[in-house]
Amino acid sequence: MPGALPGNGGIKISTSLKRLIYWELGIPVTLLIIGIYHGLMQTIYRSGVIHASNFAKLDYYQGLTLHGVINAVVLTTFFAVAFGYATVVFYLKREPNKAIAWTSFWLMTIGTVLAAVAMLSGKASVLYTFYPPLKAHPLFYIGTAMLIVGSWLPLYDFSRLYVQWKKENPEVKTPLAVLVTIVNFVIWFVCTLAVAYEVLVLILPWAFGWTTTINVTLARTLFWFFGHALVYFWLLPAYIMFYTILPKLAGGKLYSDLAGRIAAFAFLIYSVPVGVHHQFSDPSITKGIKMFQGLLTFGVAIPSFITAFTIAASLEYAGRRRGAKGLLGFFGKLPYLDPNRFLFAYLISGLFLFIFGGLTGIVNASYQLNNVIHNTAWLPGHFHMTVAGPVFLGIIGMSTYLFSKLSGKPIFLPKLNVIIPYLWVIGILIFSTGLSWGGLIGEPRRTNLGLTYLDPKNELFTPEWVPTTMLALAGGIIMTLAALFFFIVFFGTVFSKQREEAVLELPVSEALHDEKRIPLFDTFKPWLVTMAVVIAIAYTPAILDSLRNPGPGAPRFTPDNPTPALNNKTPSTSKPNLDVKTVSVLKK
Ligand code: HAS
Repeated sequence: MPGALPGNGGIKISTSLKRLIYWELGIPVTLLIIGIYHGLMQTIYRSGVIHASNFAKLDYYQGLTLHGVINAVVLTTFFAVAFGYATVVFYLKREPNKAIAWTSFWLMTIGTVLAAVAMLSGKASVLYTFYPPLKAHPLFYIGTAMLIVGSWLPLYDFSRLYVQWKKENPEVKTPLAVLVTIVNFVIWFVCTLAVAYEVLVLILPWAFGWTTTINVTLARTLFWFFGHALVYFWLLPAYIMFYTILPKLAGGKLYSDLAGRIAAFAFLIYSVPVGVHHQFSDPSITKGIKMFQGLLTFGVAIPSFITAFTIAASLEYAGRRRGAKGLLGFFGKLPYLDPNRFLFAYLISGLFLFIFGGLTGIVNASYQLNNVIHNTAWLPGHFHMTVAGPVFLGIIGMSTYLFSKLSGKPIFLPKLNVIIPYLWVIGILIFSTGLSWGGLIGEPRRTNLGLTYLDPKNELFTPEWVPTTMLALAGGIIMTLAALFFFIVFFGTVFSKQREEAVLELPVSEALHDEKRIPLFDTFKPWLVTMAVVIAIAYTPAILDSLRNPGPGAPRFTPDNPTPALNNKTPSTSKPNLDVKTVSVLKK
């Protein structure tokens, strides 16, 4: 079958589970069409090609919110759940509890619909970080909370299946993919507790108008408790692919299985207690805590360095097996353009981008350097080489792969499929170069530059940002083209005829050094305890600071108005909105 990958024999799964995975892949990929469109629009607004606050009746910030929420939250969460089911079921050869799995699906889907209604109606243009004092329609928060709660449920089932399996196989190493999946969902559960508290206890009563003000620092601190761990929740499914799939596709073996386990547990410990590095410029949190979490941030880079060396060694082994000579000759012997191993192309492209994504992340983490780049275009430059790099490429490549295998349908246009990731890499490199360069010369992020700084008729016109935003536009167009090709391949596969037996099958890399089972790296308890202790040490002072120095408390604002919103009402125009209660708060 064209587009088939070398596998290990698939397993038959129930129709219900198959349907669940189809929908969990299909819904976010369909929404991605809106997400990608708004990404392109960002580059158009920002480069000053248009000088308008909206296009096709959608406002700039509404589009940016849709872009961030769909691409970074909905797509990633649905995929993590679908891929989690695929890996756990494939390796443990056990079916999940269907009632739990479908309840999770419906919670996530209804939550997404509610948040989408709020965003599309223009009442939730608060970006994916929804920082107070910007207030969205309550439906946005309720929808987001449902999406998160829905994505908690699989952890229960994954753990239950793992415990069952472990009882029967006490001396067998837990398959690496299952171990990392469980680590990932534990990180997700722990970090989302903070954002759940932020939404349910702080934001919703304030958004409904039941409380007048909100502690902005506390809300931001709780958000970033979640927000940085969130990026590893995005990343770890891609890491599972790098460790357990890529070496096999390269024609080699995983250099060290133990390295993957160490990296996973390091993520468990370091992913959460680093969120304050997003708040280096915030008042209220004292500098000792910022310094401490800044240092822990260098800790969270360690598992990625371990991964870089382990995967590079695995690729070297594969290249030499294919006859490579010399120090770096192995790079020339890898199956970059083999349509039958198209996932290799997606994964290697993601790894390549992550070299730059990682380096820029380390710049961000440096307390002093962060002053230069915070809130500039450098930031989207960084995160498009991480979340739109290994994460996005892993997601779209694996979605096509799983869909094809689970339906027995051949990949549509396999030769086009294999060039998509390289086109995406070219686009991202140009796009992120424009953003990073712009950021270093002060270009702000999250700003419709075309309205002022990139309008030659405006007194604020800043010609230095013309080449930087033009580069970003050129990169954005190439990325959109790559995405268009992806939609053609994905939906072409979905609508083609079944040719083979439908099975769940993942390529499995053998370990070159299959180290003997070390119980410490095959159990969760000591790591969970360490995780709790490190979080308590890092976050107790940050939360206490947020409570001690809360500022005056902020009333509600909507994005279209610089004055606070009336109780329970979203203002429609730029008229002042002060009511008596709010004026008294402001006077205080
Ligand atoms: Fe980040 C802000 C620091 C990783 C995403 N980050 C963001 C934001 C996002 C994001 C979305 O310290 C913006 C949030 C917002 O809206 O405000 N980040 C880091 C650090 C890392 C890091 C230290 N970030 C990620 C990942 C993300 C992501 C992963 C998404 C998936 N980030 C920050 C900081 C900020 C920040 C600050 C806040 C800044 C501010 O002021 O607001 C590290 O985890 C990175 C470690 C990575 C490496 C790279 C290892 C390389 C590998 C590839 C090897 C390649 C091979 C193949 C083998 C050390 C594994 C070679 C093949 C060839 C063909 C050559």
